[in-house]
Formats: sequence, structure tokens, C-alpha cells
Amino acid sequence: MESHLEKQNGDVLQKSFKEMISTLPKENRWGFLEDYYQYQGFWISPSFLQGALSAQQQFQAQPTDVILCSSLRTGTAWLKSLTFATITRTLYNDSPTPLLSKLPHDVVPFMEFKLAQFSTNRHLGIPLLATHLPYSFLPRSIIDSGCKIIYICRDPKDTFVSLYHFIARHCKSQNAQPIQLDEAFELFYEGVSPYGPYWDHVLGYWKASLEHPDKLMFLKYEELVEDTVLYLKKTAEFMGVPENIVQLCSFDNLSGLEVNKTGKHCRGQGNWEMENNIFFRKGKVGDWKNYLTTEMAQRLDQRTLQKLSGSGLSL
Ligand code: PAP
Repeated sequence: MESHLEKQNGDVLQKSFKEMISTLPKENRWGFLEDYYQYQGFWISPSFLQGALSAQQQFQAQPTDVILCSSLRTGTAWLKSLTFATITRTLYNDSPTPLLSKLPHDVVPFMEFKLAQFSTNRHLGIPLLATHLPYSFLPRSIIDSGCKIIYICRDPKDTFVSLYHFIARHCKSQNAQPIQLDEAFELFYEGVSPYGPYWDHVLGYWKASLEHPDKLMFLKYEELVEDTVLYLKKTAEFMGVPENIVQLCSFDNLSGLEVNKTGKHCRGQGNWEMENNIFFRKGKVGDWKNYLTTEMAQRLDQRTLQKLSGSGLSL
């Protein structure tokens, strides 16, 4: 819970944010329950943007914090479970880790969704926090405090397919008609997707990782799948803690837990309630082959080449 003063300040801020947001370009071809707004080059839901703006004003990062950053559907929940298990390995020697009874998203909160930006809403003994915000949206204190950032990205084709299923399932659960895959593809391609353009999100963190390799670790989902132990070790080293726990955080283990099969998770102000199992679909590299035509795959690959050209990054 936030304090009384934090709440008062928060209410005033939220009002001015709402006014500002209502002036932004908006769009809703994905068929969400609310319009998406374009702010500083990125498409974002108004409630998450309000959370982001509020975090920019209020969040005080600690130098010991580790901020987990990602666009949607690129392996956030997996990264959360791996880093949480690494950081808390000695804390839960005699009792079961919360990863066995809670969704990873409820174990490591999002800065912009759950108001974890308020120190009173955080477990300060566990310095992990997550965000889907682009690098340019991060609160200044994250950069100034010198705390560490871990970013995870994924092949745009698998990211798109995963995102499409996530949104289609969410729409169905709200009795809304989901958009067709080929229409969604065109929107993603044009950069009109939640927290998109996807490539701009990735490039923001990529460039920052080149400038500050000691502060920003850049991971790819595919590399994590290919050699989980190696990347877990690197991540632990980066955070300055020892590792173990690959099995605990594996897709099969997490997706088979009762909490992740039957529980529910809520984002924003209640308008994003979803079943926990939506976060565990297949967890495979290359599932796009089951959904995209060769032409679609080639177009997206071309787009990726063009967007990442000159950056030194390939996906
Ligand atoms: P979010 O943006 O909704 O938080 P995020 O966790 O970033 O989603 O990514 C979800 C993807 O990670 C899903 O991919 P898929 O749709 O292609 O299957 C999900 O299945 C996958 N995933 C979740 N947990 C794991 C895990 N432990 N290991 C590997 N992949 C996982």
C-alpha cells in the first residue's frame, strides 16, 4: 500500500496524465477493450502509460536494484523466475520458494502495473522489479542510480505469433471478437503493437547495452533456450550472485504448477484480468512456422534486417 501523501500526490498526477493522454494519437485495430495511444514513438495502453508517467516522477531506484526489461511475449516470466530463484536461493532453504505457488508475474512485480514504483509496495529485500517500458521511458533514477538492467528479446516472428495468441485469447475471454492473424501481422509489421514498434523497443536497449555493458545485460530468448545453464551463469555473474535452479524455472515445471494452470492475474486497474496459463503457451523456438506463410516470414525477416541495419544486432 502507498502512504497517504503518496496517494494524494498520485491522484493529482493521474488527473494531469489523463488530460495529457487524451490529446495523443490513438488507435484500436487490435480490438482491445480500450484504445492504444502513441506516446514518444511507442503504442501503449492508457492505464500502463499512466503507470509509466507516474513511475517517471516517483520511482526511486536503489543502486542494488536489478530491473528486468522486455517487450511483450519475449520471455519475461521465464527471466523473472530465473533471476528470482537465483537471488533468493538462500532465502528459501527451509521453505518452498514462492515460484511454486505464484505466477512469476506476481512474484516479481511490474513497475508500471502494480504501482511497485512506491517503495511501500516493494519487497526491498528482493531487489527485482520488471517493466515492459521502452528504454527511453525508464525513470531517470534507474539510469542515475547505476542499478543493473537485464533485457530479453526474441525473434520477431515468434514474438508476433506469441503476441497474437495472447491477445486473441484475452479478447475471447472478454467476449470481444479477436482480430484475424493476417490483419494483426500487418499491424505488427507497421510497428502498431503494444509497446511497439517492436524493433525500436529492442534497439533502444541494444544501443544502451553497447554504451553500458557493465550495467545492461542483453539476452535473447533463443540463446536462453539453447544453453540455459550458460546464460543463467552469466546472468547470476552479472547480478553478482551464485546460481543453480534451471529445472525449477523450466517451461515444463512452471507450466505444470497448479497455480499456473488455474490461477488468475490482474494488470492495471482490473481491465486486464487473465488466466495464469495464458503466460505459458508452448515456449518453443520457431513455432512461427506453424502460423506464418513463407511470404509473411520473409517479409518480417526483411523488415527486421532493415530496422536493425547498422546496429550490429541480428534476430
Ligand atoms: P508477457 O509479455 O505476457 O509477460 P512473456 O513471459 O514475456 O509474456 O513471454 C511469454 C512466452 O514465454 C510464451 O511463449 P509462446 O507463446 O511462444 O509459447 C510462453 O510460453 C514462454 N514461456 C513462459 N515460461 C517459460 C519458461 N519457463 N521457459 C521457456 N518459455 C517460457
